[in-house]
Amino acid sequence: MYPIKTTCGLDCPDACGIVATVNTIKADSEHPTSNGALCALLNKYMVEEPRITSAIINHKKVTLEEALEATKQALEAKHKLLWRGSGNFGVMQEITNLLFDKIGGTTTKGTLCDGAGDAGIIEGRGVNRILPPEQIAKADVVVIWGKNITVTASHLMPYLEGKKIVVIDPIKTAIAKKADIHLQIAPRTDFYVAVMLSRFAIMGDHEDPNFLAKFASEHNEYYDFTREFRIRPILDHINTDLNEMGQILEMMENQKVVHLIGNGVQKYSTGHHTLHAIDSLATLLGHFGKEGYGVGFLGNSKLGFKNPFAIKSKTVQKATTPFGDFDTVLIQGGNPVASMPDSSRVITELKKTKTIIYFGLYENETSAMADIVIPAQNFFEKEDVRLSYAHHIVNPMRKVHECAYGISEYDFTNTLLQKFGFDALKSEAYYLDFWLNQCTPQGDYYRSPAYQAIPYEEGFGEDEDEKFTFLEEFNDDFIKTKQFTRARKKSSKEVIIDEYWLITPKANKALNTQFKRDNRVVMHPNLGFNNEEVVRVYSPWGEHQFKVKNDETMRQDSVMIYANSVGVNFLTPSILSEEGDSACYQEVKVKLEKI
Ligand SMILES: Nc1nc2c(c(=O)[nH]1)N[C@H]1C(S)=C(S)[C@@H](COP(=O)(O)OP(=O)(O)OC[C@H]3O[C@@H](n4cnc5c(=O)[nH]c(N)nc54)[C@H](O)[C@@H]3O)O[C@H]1N2
Ligand SMILES: Nc1nc2c(c(=O)[nH]1)N[C@H]1C(S)=C(S)[C@@H](COP(=O)(O)OP(=O)(O)OC[C@H]3O[C@@H](n4cnc5c(=O)[nH]c(N)nc54)[C@H](O)[C@@H]3O)O[C@H]1N2
Ligand code: SF4
Ligand SMILES: [Mo]
Repeated sequence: MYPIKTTCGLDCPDACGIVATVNTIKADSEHPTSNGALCALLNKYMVEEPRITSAIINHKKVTLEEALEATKQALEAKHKLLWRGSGNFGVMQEITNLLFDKIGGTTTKGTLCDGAGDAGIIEGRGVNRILPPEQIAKADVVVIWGKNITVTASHLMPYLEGKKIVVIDPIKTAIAKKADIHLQIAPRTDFYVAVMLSRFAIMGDHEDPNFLAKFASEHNEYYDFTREFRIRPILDHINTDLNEMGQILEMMENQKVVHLIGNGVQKYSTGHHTLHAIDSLATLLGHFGKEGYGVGFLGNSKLGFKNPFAIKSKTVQKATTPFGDFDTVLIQGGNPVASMPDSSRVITELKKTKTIIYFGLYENETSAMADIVIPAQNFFEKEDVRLSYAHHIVNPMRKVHECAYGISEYDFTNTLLQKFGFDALKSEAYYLDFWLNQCTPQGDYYRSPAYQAIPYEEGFGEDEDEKFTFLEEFNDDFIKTKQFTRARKKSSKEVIIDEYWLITPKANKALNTQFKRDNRVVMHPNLGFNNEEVVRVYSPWGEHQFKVKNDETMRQDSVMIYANSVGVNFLTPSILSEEGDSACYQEVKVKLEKI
């Protein structure tokens, strides 16, 4: 039976192919995008992390059957919520929707992840298509906006070989160190970077008239829009100058250009405006619909698929879930107590619910609050199908070995449906095939029905018969707040300020809150703290203590705490993005205090 080909199920764009035996794994060298190597996280996956090996009720071990019976009773309550995280990216995670559909439960809408950016893309392009990695390979210049590519999408690195690289990021990331140009901008200013580059592009006749005539007729109105912004104060606000802007435009001139955009640019209330502005710049320069060009963000992996798990339930917002409105909350594949913004609010809300059920692999902040714990199976222990949000390869996730204690999402759903007296599910194979049959077979792999070698080649919109819609208005309430204005004035004079942007990127040795957890706050030494010193970091939302790590490459208006750090989300706001129903982790400034 061995070796077995399967796919990594972690929430990571690469979706690497794996060749597994009962106790070894290696990269599938035939997988089109894995480049023959897995990452360090996966290499340790099978051995390092202690699992939840027993069902638990009120902190006492019980049999799985007892826990499932208790789950059934708790789900008989009037108000019940399903809150699903992204611990496993397999499509079968969503099968629990079918249970909540039948029992009249509530699910969530929106996201903790990329919703604001996605909304901005839809505003301009009508549909968010994935940029196939082979177009990156054909580009001359790659502009990387707020994407920590060596850490969060390392399998894209070979596609960047030999390219000119521009990095736009407030942090000097590994890729920024290698870049031809690193624009170390003030956080939350990408919108202005894109608008200023657009304006200078038009002033310097860099735009692509043929492309505009065909795909984007309203570019003159867009030029007028860019002229509403005053150049000098905006360049100061970004912390750049005419020279740097000119260098970027010059590097892009007459070259094939791909823009790769990460979550970093859009963890703000106005994240949709930012993606729309970057897309507007790319359209102006003719960077869509041609070989070696394109704009890649986190794509919609399910685009083009019929989803057998789509239901029409009542929903509440995911990023600001009012847990307290429910008698029973089932948390599956997530760690909301640590991963959602505003941890104090989350904890207070969860304490109001009668029964918390945690269905997962590991003990964490959320399992500690649970009344019932159901051990899950990991992705080597069950069958699934893996889509990606960065390429179009679809791959079966195959069972590599048995798990003596956990239960799959399919069996969980099926058992509960029957306990409630509903019909059993169709076979597991039926659902797996439902997904795979919509794909085109490609050797050992499959390809998503949404695949287009060159996205937007025919036009924009779902039916590819529309023009690009340029950005035409911009509102930003946050910019008007006192806190923001004060910081802006002082930072432009390079004076040390006492409020700092909180940047929370993904960590190397963790996948969100799975695996290694951090406890550091990284800052410029001029902020006046010593290495290893413990400081109180606080914001209007809460506080937590972290260990100082000084780093000369940090901006002096920002501190960085990795997203896997214990306590980081006590500092972040429970607000929703203006568009896209998304969390806004970085719409906050923090203060620091010696203890
Ligand atoms: N190793 C590892 N890989 C992962 C994950 C993980 O936890 N660990 N998580 C996965 C998940 S769920 C996701 S969504 C992806 C996300 O992966 P990415 O899209 O790379 O997202 P982040 O790491 O959150 O942030 C990316 C970059 O944005 C920068 N940034 C912060 N603020 C700004 C800003 O205002 N402007 C600009 N231009 N840049 C800014 C940060 O410094 C950082 O370098 O990664 C996936 N891959
Ligand atoms: N400050 C800050 N916070 C952030 C972010 C940020 O940039 N900054 N990023 C946000 C982003 S982009 C994301 S996507 C979210 C992620 O947040 P969550 O979706 O909450 O993900 P994790 O915290 O990784 O928790 C995943 C849990 O899933 C469980 N699990 C894993 N595999 C399975 C399985 O097969 N079945 C079941 N039932 N359970 C399983 C594991 O027990 C694990 O603890 O975090 C967000 N939080
Ligand atoms: S976590 Fe990402 S990079 Fe690592 S093996 Fe899985 S898909 Fe590949
Ligand atoms: Mo994410």
